[in-house]
This record gives sequence, structure tokens and C-alpha cells, in this order.
Amino acid sequence: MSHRLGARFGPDEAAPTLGEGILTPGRVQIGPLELGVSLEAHGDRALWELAVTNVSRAPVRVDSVFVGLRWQEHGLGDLRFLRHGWQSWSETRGHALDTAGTPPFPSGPWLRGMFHARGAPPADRAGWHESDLLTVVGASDEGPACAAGVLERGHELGVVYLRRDGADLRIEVELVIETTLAPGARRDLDPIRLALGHDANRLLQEHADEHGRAAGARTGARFQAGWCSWYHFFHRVDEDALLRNLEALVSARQDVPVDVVQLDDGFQRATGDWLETNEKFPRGLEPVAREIRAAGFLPGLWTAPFVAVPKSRVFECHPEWMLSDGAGGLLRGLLHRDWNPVDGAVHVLDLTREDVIEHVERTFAALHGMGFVYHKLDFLYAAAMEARAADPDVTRAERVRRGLDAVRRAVGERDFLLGCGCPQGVAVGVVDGMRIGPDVAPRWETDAAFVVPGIEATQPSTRNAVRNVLARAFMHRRLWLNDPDCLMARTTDTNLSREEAATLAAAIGGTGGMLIFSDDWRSLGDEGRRLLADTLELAREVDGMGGGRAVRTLGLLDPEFPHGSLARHGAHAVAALVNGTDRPAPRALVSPRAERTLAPRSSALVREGPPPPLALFCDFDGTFLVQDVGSTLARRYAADRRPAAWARYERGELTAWQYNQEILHGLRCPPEDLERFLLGVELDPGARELVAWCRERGVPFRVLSDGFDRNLDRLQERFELRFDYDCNRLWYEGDVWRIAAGFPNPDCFCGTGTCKRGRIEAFRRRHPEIPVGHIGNGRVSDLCGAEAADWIFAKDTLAEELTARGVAFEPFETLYDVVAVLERRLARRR
Ligand code: 9PG
Repeated sequence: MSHRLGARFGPDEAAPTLGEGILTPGRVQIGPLELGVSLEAHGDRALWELAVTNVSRAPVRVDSVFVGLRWQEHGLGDLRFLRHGWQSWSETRGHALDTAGTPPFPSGPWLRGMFHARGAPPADRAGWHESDLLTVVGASDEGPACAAGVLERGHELGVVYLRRDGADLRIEVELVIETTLAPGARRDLDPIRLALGHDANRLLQEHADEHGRAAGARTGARFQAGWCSWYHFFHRVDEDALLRNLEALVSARQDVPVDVVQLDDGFQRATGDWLETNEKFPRGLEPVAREIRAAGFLPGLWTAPFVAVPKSRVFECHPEWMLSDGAGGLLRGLLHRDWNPVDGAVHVLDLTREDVIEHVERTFAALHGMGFVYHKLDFLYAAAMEARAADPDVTRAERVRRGLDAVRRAVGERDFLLGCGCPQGVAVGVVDGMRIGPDVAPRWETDAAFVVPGIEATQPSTRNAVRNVLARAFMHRRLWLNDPDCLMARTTDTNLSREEAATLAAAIGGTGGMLIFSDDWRSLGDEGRRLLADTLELAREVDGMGGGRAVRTLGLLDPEFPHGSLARHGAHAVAALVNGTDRPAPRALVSPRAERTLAPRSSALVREGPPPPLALFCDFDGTFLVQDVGSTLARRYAADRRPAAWARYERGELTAWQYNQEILHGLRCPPEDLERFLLGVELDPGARELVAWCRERGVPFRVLSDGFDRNLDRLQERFELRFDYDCNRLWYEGDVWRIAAGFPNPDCFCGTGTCKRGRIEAFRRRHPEIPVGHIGNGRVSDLCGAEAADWIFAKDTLAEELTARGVAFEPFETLYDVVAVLERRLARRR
């Protein structure tokens, strides 16, 4: 085994000096640099932490540092590897590890640099294969394999180089640094990791697990379901289209429950000016956020926060804020004729400048202040392109990271940040969600007239998106929540055939990432609505399996197209078999057993495991939780208003929801008080047991609450217990609390904001064969749910009310009792 340690340095940025040494723990000198090497090895895994120090008396420009290893794989024959792309849209798929290496890019370094960590590989890498951030290598998905990569934390960019050398494989992991070290200065580098094993998927999963841990990944957000304006309206979106769809989402809420309504590109006066709208949004952004909120959804907004066109105010006032191209001009982050009809040039903010960081922070503080809580941050790669910055010693990775950190500071810990067009490694630990593939499009392939050589696989097309979504499935809930891009379920206004739309849906649902759909509601039709509802449910289910980490990619290393995904947890498995090619293709799966020849561009869903013996719906306040959050707060903070409102409720003058509004809407109580109160509440002692019991048996479990999302989110975090819920919304606006009903049902006597009968009936419409259980304690919000269920568990006033009505129920004190009864009943049925 030869272990190589290398550094590229010296004043000539285009052709730095290559120095080499032996990779060995301790200190190794290479030219003017000293490399501190520490190795932590356990079994088949190794982690190198490197530090580079300038031990000379002059400043030294450090281009990069790498470690080189040799995998002596005996008799593996033909090898394949996963070529992982740099940013969201970059191609990620299997390749043959031939002796030719990555083919030369057909165009210049500027275009290549939009999709790769490096605009051009170092000259001595000719004949090597290249993969950004990480790779896995093996002869097949199941044989001996090796994973390698950088556990990026926003300091350097990692590139893995691979090359056959006789029977051996050479693996070199390079950290792109590109800064100058002053004499004596030292820089600690992001860790490099390598692991051997016998299952390529497993190796990637473990690699991502460790990356997530090392980088403090944010993986705990709720399953994200939403609507996005882009893939139907594109730049033509206007306020009317948005409000029309908002209204449709309200009407469709029971059957297609989504949380986020996200306005995409097309609202801004000019790209770069995110607080100013064009004539299609004459009232500005704030009313948009307000209306989305009032309709009971979470306001989401697209921005491209680090780029600006020349006619934007930010550019006009501060041309000095832009990155230069190093040749006397300004860097172009991309060319975009819709944003800049003059010459397409889109420039890029220099995030090494303090004033630019302050500008980003101000912008997002303002958007957050308007009520936006879901931010799709696009074209982030541009800030990390090769360019001349005000501070040349901030790395390209650090530029993006500083910008993202500024956004996070501005919006706080609660808002959902979605990276898009984003270098994948640098954002781990800041974003909650990440686009992992190119744009979908209402057509399967890229329009031939627009194909750009060299970047074909990154361009908008459903085929390109599906490929990446399958290949990057392992990242979900390890580095962030995967955003597979939008589902388009419509049957009109699209060039996708039904099979093609179903294949997109299978890839999205089968991998269990976020589910955002992008159709004008009017174009959906019955079939489209069914596909949407089915996919929403599938994605939620897969995300719930093994905490979202149960998915593997089938045919991961297939150079043509992955074969699909398989999620497995206990006795349950869901496979999405996919044929992304243009020929009929066999797709085989051992368990659940499935051997099919799939038509071109088609898919099949295969399930294994017993059908669920029941579905359980559980009340929250006073049932899942010992305390009742709402009524305690009302007693404490609305003591003056409460008695009168309660009397009116008792007399039937107010519904339960109107009572809530009287008490809570506009309530003044500092958010810290609410937080403090939530620290003192406790789960029912059997709550965890109940959730685990359901998970083990594939029993759908949902909390139904007439309480509020904000509290449920906080408590899930505090108790580190994830469960699905339906409830009302609560948010802080200015200095008062506001509320919106989640699932009101005018046809029910309950009058609550979230009618439990309505939710149970919606479930029954989809699954008439599954018995439903309801667990609750209150006569106001639980009665209609209990009456709609087959198995009723009741205590407190609900038990009294049911007794008075002569309705049979199972009494309980804690949720342990419920588990015991369920066990007994199911044993009897077996
Ligand atoms: C809005 C869109 C959507 C989409 C994003 C992103 O010209 N281009 O190279 C180009 C690349 C990607 C792209 C648009 C243009 O899509 O991924 O979801 O938000 O921006 O403009």
C-alpha cells in the first residue's frame, strides 16, 4: 500500500507546484508547508484530519491538499463508481471506471465551473475519474465496495479522483483551498473519510451518517408537503394565479393536505431586489404572505439571494459589491435572458464583504418579518464560482457558507431553509432541505434545441431529475431533507405522458423526501388529483419508515440509469421500480419478489408486508401530552376574556373555534413565556411506547389536535419524538399571536378548527378496508372523532359523554393501557 500525501501551492494559480510526501500520522513537510496528519481508524473505516501550516518566511498560496490511497481489490474485474455532482443540478450517476478517465469537458472552465467544484481539473489529473464531495466504487451494488469523500463543513471543497492501476484502484481525495497562508499561519481542514464494505448503498449511508454528525446536519424537520408556482406558471405567475390556487388548496385540504404554499421566480422587480415586486404583484409581498397565512398555510418564497442583474437596485447602488472575473470584468454567475434581456449577464454578490453580508441579513430579516417562513434559496453555486473577491483568503466554500449563515441568523432557527443550485457539501448544518437534482419539466427530455454540450444531464427534464433523485436518496434525513423537486400530476398543459408523470411520482414517493407539487389546480382532473394524493401518502409513509433512512437505491451503479428505490422497515417494504431508459428493461427484486419488464420511461410500485390491522388517531392535549397547553395559556394570559367567552360558548353563541379566536387571536404573551411553559409539560408515560408499537407494525399513526402546530413542532424537538399530525396554526406577528384553523368542517357539530371526524372520514375514503381507532379525552374536540372511529379509547370528559350517550368505548388511564388493549385485541384476531 502506498499512501500518498500531496499539496499544490505556489504563486502561479493556473499551474501550482505539486509537492508530495508519504501519508503518515504526524508531521510531514512538503515544500514551504507542513502537514499535520492525524488518523483515526476503526475496522474498515478511516478518518484523516489534516492541518496545513506555512513554515516558510514568506506568504504561500495554497491551492489544495490531498491524500492518496490504494485499494487492492483482488479480482473484482470491471469496476463502476458513483460520479457525484458538485451542486444540486449536477449529474449524479454510475459510471464505468475505465482507463480513459473523465472525458474532457467540451467547453471552457466557466461553464464547467457552474456544475463542478473546479472549472478545470489539475493537468496531472488527466486519465483520472472525478467525483465531487464523495464517491462509492464497486463491481456491483452488492459486492466489495469502497466509499471515500470529504465531510465538508463549509471550509473547503472536496473532490475525489479515481484511477485504475493494474489490479489496484488509486483513490485520491483532494481538498480545494485556494487561500494564502501568512508565515506561521495554520489552517485546519475538513475531515477526509474512507470506508470498505460489501454493500455500496450501505457504505454511502454510513458515510452520510458520519458526515451529518460531523457537520451538525439539520435533519429533524417535519415531512414537507407543499405547492410551488414554478412548474406550471414559470415567469408568468401573478397574484391572481397564486390566490386562485390558494383557494383551491383550501377546498381540497381534507384530501390533499399540504402545509407550504411557495411563490417562485417571477414576482421580483429585478433579480437581486427581493423586497420589491413587479406589476404582476401590485400589492407587494406582504399581502401575499398574509393571505397564505390566513388560509392556514405556511408562506414560502423563492429568491436567488446571491445574484443580481445590472438593472437591479442592488447592482446600481453597489456595483462594488459584485465578484470580479479576474480579467477586468465582473463575474457572470450565469446567463439568463428572462432576467436580463440585454445580454443575459447575471452577476454575483461578493460574500467576503461585511457590507454584503449585512445586506443579505437585512433582506431576510425583512422577508421573515413579512411572514415568510420557508425560503427556497436558489442559484447558490454562483457565489462559489472561481472569481476574484475582495478578500481572496476566504475560500469559495466559505463564501457560500457565510451567505447561508447570514440568512440563518436573519430568519432564526425555526424557518425552513431550502438550498437549490447549491454546492452540496458546504450547506450541511445550515439548510433544512436540499434540492438534489436538476429541474423537472413538463416534458421527459430536454428540448433538443436547448441542449448545451457538456451539461446535458443538468438541464431541466424529468428524466434528469429522476436520475438524481434515485441516486442521491441516501442523503435524506442524514444531511437534510431531500427535495426531489416538484411533482407535476396534471394531465393537461403538459408534454409528460401518464406513464412519465407516474414515473416521476414513483421516484418522489418511493424515496420519501419532500413532496411539493406544481400544478395549476384547474389542470389536475380526477386522475391528477388521485396521483397527487397517492404520492403524498406514499412519500409520507416512506419518510416515516426507519425515520426516513430506510431507503436504498436499486441499480445504484448502473451507468445508464438507476433501477428504482427500496424502502424497508421490519416486515414492510415499498419498492419503486423505474425504467428511465428508452428501451423495455427488466427490473428484478428479490424481496418483495418482483420481476418485471418495464416499458420505456415507466415504473411500478411493489409492496410487501401484511396490511395494517388498523390506523390510529390520537388527541394531543391531555391525551398524548399530560397537560392541556391551550387552556392553560388561556387561563394564564386571557384571564379577563376567558369567562365571558366561555359562557358564550356554553350558550352555543360561539363555536369551539370562535372561542379559540376570542381568546388567542391577538393574544399578547411573549414567545419566551410560551417556550418556558412548553419546557414544563410532559408526555403521557406510554406515548413513546405507542408510537414505537405502531411503527413496528406498520400501523398508520397520526396525532389529531385542535391545538397548534408551533407547539407540536417544539415538543417533537424537545422530546426527540417524531410523529405526523393535523392541527391548527399559531404564529407570532409583530407582538401578538395569530391563529388559523387547520381542517374546519362546516358539516360537523364540533365547530373546532381541526375536525377529527373530517380527518378520519378523509382517511376512510382512501382506505375503506382499514379499521380506525381514536384515542381522546375531551368532550369538545374528541367526540366527533370518537364517533367516527371503530375502536374508541376514552378518558375524562370524553368518557363521561360517551357513557351518557350509551356509546361503548375502552377506558384508559395512560397510553400504556391503550397498547395493552391493542395487543390483546390483535392477538385474539390472529
Ligand atoms: C426559477 C427556477 C426554479 C427552479 C430552480 C431554478 O438558466 N438556467 O441555467 C437555469 C437553471 C435552473 C433553473 C432556472 C434556470 O431553475 O431549480 O426550481 O426555482 O430556478 O427560475
